[in-house]
Amino acid sequence: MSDIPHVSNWVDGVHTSESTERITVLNPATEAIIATIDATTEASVNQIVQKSVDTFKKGPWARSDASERYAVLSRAATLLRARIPEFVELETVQTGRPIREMRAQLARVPEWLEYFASLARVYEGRVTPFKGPVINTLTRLPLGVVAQITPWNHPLLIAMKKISAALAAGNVVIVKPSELAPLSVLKMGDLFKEAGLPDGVLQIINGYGRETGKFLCESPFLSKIDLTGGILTYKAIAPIAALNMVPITAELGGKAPVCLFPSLEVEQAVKAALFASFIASGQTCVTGSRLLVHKDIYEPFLKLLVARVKQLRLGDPQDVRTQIGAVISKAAVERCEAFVERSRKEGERVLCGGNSTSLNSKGFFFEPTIIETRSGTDLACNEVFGPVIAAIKCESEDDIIQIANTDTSFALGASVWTNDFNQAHRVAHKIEAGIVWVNGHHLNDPSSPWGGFKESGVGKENGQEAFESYTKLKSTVINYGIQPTWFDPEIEGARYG
Ligand code: TXE
Repeated sequence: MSDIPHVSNWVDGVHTSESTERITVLNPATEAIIATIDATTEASVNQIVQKSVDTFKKGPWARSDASERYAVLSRAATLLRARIPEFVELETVQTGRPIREMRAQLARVPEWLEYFASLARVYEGRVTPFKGPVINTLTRLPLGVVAQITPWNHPLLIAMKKISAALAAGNVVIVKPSELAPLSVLKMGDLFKEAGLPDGVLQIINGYGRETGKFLCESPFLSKIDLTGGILTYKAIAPIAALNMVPITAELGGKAPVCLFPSLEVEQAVKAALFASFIASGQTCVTGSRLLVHKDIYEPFLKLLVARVKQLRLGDPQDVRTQIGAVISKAAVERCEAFVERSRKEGERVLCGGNSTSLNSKGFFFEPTIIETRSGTDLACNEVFGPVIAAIKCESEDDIIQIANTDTSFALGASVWTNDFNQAHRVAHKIEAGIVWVNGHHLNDPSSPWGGFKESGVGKENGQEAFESYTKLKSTVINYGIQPTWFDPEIEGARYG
């Protein structure tokens, strides 16, 4: 046990452990313990929040010039870019995702820092067309101490999306990464310090969601909560946040439809489906988990898809040739198994995969799985968050749109694949989802707002919307000509409003 590194919380610019209770972090591909982290107690959480409030009120960050915030975030981007290989290694080990995915994903993470640094530097307030001899300025101020609850599937990307926006706007940030994959986020404390971020402006605390995460979200001293996680987590924290008048941004689950039309070459449709469905072993909020296939290409599509899925290389995430890595935990394997079992009971056809597997009898792996089903079934409607994908034969364009919009209460991502220009616009317009891709899937950019409708969440990550959501708008009304004559005797046409 002593060889296993302990990575303690990052508070006020140093690693510090106030609690003796530890949580083990596993490599999901080998089940080996790779580190321990703190299980932060309620008392510690409250202390950290209190210190953070002081830092916000008295420290330099909230009052810093935009140029200073730009400089710190830009330096952090440069430092991160230089250290990507180290983060790729860590991210692969703690998530079990293939190294080729982590290389591609992490190479872009510095762009979030650069984008929000730039936005902070160029962001301008407004002057409204206020009636009369009045100047009305609208300026944006930081909120205060913000809590960020982040998940395990893209640990660094999701945390950096949120951290970059919040810091750019001048807030003090307390991040609680997922207890399942916290290690890459924990490294960011040091990196930001080197970039010149004042101590205490970024606090990284660990613990179980139902304890540390809950204690944090219950604090009445927060100014915002930004969650990426499950709907149950949202429902656990939203009532108390509402009572505390703490606004929430929430990026929750999804059941993204992949709408495949006959103007596509079958081979192209299959490549689209593979890409949409199996990145991160299907463990992303926008996983293309419902293949809605037009009847005119359905049979050849399915035949080729199944052949290609059977060829996917599941294996050691560290091997550059591996295409499908582990899923995050034993519970994730069991969830996949339960979906497959229920589908089988319903008489749906498991066309490939369907089983858990392992490497040298270790690790949490699940075969990439395609199940032929129909609209309205458990698999068609509910999120698996794993590599178990529903294929549904659809009669027409209208049928595809109808199923896409009504089978689930999620509405985060959707993709429309067609070579028919008018159809692309028509269908994209009718699909109810926060993000619709045409002839693409998973495409993401720091400038492009990201967030769902319906039960997929509230608010947006990325873009000006995310930056603004980390600010409060102040309206200053400067009068240079209206006299306060309202209660003077016999004044005609006096203005009060
Ligand atoms: O998420 P959890 P899980 C969705 C997806 C998935 C489901 C469950 O639908 O099937 O969530 O995944 C913290 N108070 N997504 O169980 O538990 C927790 O410690 C405060 C979508 O892994 O919500 C972690 O830091 N915090 C998604 C974070 O919430 C609490 C990514 C997410 O964990 C808490 C991951 C509480 N009561 C899951 N309970 C996406 N949109 O990409 C938990 N947490």
